[in-house]
Amino acid sequence: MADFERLQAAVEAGDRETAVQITEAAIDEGLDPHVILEPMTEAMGVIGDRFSRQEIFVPEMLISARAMKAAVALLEPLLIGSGHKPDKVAVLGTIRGDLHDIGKNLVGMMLKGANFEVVDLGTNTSAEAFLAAAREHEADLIGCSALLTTTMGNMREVIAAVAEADDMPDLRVIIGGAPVTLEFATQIGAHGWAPDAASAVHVATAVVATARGQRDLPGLIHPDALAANA
Ligand code: B1M
Repeated sequence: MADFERLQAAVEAGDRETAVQITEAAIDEGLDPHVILEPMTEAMGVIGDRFSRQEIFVPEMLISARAMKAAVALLEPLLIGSGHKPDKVAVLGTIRGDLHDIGKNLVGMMLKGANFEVVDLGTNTSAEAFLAAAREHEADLIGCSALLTTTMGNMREVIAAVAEADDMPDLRVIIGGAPVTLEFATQIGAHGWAPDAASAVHVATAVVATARGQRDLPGLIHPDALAANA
């Protein structure tokens, strides 16, 4: 039986080896990868709180993040699944000035599992880089992540650049990340918003369907709007 308390403790302690071992055992048991993710995400919350209280500092946060990333890498094939040939393209990145990428990577894995080809631009991504990649890959969607209150405002630049890109009238933008609220997404004119990686997939799929005229759903698309229109 997978020991999720130990998995959470291992990620909190930045003990990569133990985190990987327990994740491997949980995979061998056939557990749902989303369930295996939970204690690790929980650990990141604990780490963030300790950082806020100045009980730990950036190096400890980084070591925990590395432990989680190593374990998440094992889950990637399960999260992606076998899938079909991708029929939608998403360009994904963390916004300019921001180096947090664990949440963005999870969104990418889940989009791949939902038949998106994902072009991952990594972190610290400028509006110009998002646009250039969208143009090069004929993308349907830009997915933008922010973890800092000081960087989320930079998402406005992406929205503005997309609005000005006359050659890509159907390109859409969805945004997310811990400080990014539905109100903020509405305020800056995003096409979609999601609070977590699982709902980001539903929002992304619906946003692309509306852009292609396959679905009619007015306004900013978010999980509650999808539930109300189900
Ligand atoms: Co940073 N950090 N960090 N950090 N860090 C936070 C975000 C913070 C909340 C910690 C705290 O103070 N409690 C705080 C931000 C405070 C604020 O803005 N108000 C903070 C700070 C201050 C900083 C620095 C400024 C610290 C410093 O240098 N003094 C610095 C900034 C560096 C920079 O980016 N320029 C910094 C650095 C780092 C590390 C590099 C050490 C490391 C990141 C390593 C990495 O990502 N490779 C790190 C970490 C690990 C964290 C915490 C502890 C964990 C983040 C994480 O991975 N969570 C974080 C505290 C916290 O979040 N509680 C913290 C797990 C992940 C699965 O969740 O990313 O939220 P999350 O993703 C979720 C959803 O948000 C959503 O789905 C995901 C999965 O369900 N989602 C989307 C994310 N993107 C989405 C996109 C979508 C849709 C949904 O559509 C496109």
